[in-house]
Amino acid sequence: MMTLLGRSTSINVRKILWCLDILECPFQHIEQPDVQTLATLNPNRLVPVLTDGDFSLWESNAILRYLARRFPDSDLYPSTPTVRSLIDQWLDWQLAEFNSAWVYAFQARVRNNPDFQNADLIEQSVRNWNDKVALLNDQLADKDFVTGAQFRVCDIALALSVNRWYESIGQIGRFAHIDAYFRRCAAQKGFTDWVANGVA
Ligand SMILES: N[C@@H](CCC(=O)N[C@@H](CS)C(=O)NCC(=O)O)C(=O)O
Repeated sequence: MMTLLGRSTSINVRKILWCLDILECPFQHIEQPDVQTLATLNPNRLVPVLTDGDFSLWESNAILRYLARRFPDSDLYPSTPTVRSLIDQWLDWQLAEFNSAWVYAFQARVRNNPDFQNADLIEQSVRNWNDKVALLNDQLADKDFVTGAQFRVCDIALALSVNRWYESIGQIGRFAHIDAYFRRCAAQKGFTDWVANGVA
């Protein structure tokens, strides 16, 4: 039986909860792992961590890839090199570019973190964040999902990122293709539990 460590309010943990739900994969969930257990499993002391027997893995998008490989019939991560590489491209972009764009504004606006209150940096982060959503909107102009006609594992990470934008600084009506994409993602099992559940 797999075990997932990490609180279900975390966007990165929700990626895994949603993926496990789509895959209908039974698992145990430890919301609040003890500090020592977490440090043993992940030197960064961050969640999510997934264990599968003696194997353990951290980094949310690496866990998504692992689960999608474990359940090849799901078609979340086809082995065709071109298809798989595009999925990888968007998973990497989500963590390296999209995620980095929102960090400052999210800490300021949603977390009300006193260490993130520089007005210029907030404005810059809001602009970058909106630019990333605009880029994704353009990508979706002629496709149902980010790599084509099918929902893939990268759409798990991206739909959660779009939800964070809606819940923080975004609004329905600003980007038509994003709105349509989000509605299409809603057809996936578990969407209202793990994605559009009112949590940024
Ligand atoms: N790049 C990592 C980031 C992990 C991360 O920042 N996790 C946050 C929650 S989203 C965390 O563990 N924060 C400390 C805590 O929740 O105690 C990933 O994608 O898994």
